[in-house]
Amino acid sequence: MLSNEDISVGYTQQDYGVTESDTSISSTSANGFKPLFKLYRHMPYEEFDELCFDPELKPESNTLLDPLFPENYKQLHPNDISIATYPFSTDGLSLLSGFIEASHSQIAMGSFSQCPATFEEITLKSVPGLRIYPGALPPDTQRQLLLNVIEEYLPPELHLTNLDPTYHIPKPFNLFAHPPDTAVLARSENTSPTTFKALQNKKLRWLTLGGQYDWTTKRYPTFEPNTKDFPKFPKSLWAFLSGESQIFKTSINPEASIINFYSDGDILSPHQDVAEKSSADLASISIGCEAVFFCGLSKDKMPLQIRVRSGDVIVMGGDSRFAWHGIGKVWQSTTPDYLAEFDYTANFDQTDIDPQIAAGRQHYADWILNKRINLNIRQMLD
Ligand SMILES: O=C(O)CCC(=O)C(=O)O
Repeated sequence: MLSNEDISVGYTQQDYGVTESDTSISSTSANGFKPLFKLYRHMPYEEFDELCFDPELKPESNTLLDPLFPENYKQLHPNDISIATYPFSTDGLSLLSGFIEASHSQIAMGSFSQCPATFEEITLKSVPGLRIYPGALPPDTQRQLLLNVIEEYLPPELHLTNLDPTYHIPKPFNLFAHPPDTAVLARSENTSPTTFKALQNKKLRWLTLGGQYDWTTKRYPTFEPNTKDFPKFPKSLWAFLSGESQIFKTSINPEASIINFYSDGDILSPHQDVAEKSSADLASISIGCEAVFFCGLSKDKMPLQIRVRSGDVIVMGGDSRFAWHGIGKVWQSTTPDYLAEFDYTANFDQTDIDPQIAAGRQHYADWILNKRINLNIRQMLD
C-alpha cells in the first residue's frame, strides 16, 4: 500500500476551486494528464458530445469512453473493454427504497417502477479493478441524495467543510435557510466577510463525513470511531453502500466520505487517494452536471477519459484503488431535468421541518442546474 507521502505534490483538494486562468497542473507530476486538462478547458459541451461519438476527431481523445456508447471506445481498443449485464433484482429495489426510508426527510418515491430490468458493468483491462455503472441510481435516489447532502450531511457541527477554517459558519450549517445576502464573517481580519450566496455559488467545495480528513496534514487525525474527528457515518448512506449492493458491485464498509462540489471552471488535479489504511473499494457517485473523469495507473501516460453523468457510479477497486485520477471539466447546465426541474417544496412530507429550511427548498433545483456533486466514499480501516 502507498503512504501519505505518495500523494501528488501538485494536488490539494482546494486546487479545484481554481479559476479559468490558473488551471495549471504541477509540472513535476502527472505529465500524461496535462494535455487533457488543456484539451477540455474551453471545450463547449456540443464539441465534447461530438468527440464522445467520434474520439478520433482529436488525437488526445483516443482514450475517451462514453459509458452509454461504449462501442466508440471499443472500435479503438477492442480488447480493453468488457461489458457485463446483471439482473436488477427485487433486493436492488428494496435497497433503493431503504435508502429513502432511512433518510431524515423522505422524498416521494415515484419512479422505481421505471428501473431497468438489468444494469451494466463496464470494466477495462487497462485499469484493472475499475468498474463503471452508468445510470446506476434512478432519479428518486438522486433527488434524495441531493436533499440529504443539503439537509442531513452539511448541517452537523462535526462535518467539516473547506469553509470552516476561513469563516465563522453558523452551525448547524443550513446552506439555504438564510437570505442570500446574509453576511458570513471571516475568522481573520485579513479576509473579507462573505455571503450565503457566495458560499452557494462557488465557495463551498467539499464536506467530509465520518472520518474527518485533514487537507493540510493529508491524513485522518484519528481512527477512533465516534470521536470528534470520526463522527458517525450517516446511517442512510452507510446502509446503502455497505454489504453486497444489488445495483452496483462493491465491497466496502463506508467510514469516510468526501463530498465534492464543482461549479463553473472547477477541475480536480490528478492525485491518488492513499490516506486510508484500507485497500477496500472506493465508491464514487455523481449527481448534477456532466464531467470528464480521468483515471490511469501511471501519471505519465495518457489516462482513460470517462464521461460521467448524473446517477453514474464508479468503483475504484483492485489495482485501480490507488490509480491517478482527476476531473478535467464540468459542463454547466447539463444537469438532467428530473433534478433541475423538480419541485423540492412539494414532493414530500414537510410537517415537521423547520420553516426556514422548508423555504430554502425552492432554491435546490436552480442550484443543482449548475453544480456537480460527487460523493466519494471510502473505508479507512481494514
Ligand atoms: O469528482 C470526482 O468524480 C472525483 C473526486 C475525487 O477524485 C476525490 O475526491 O478524490
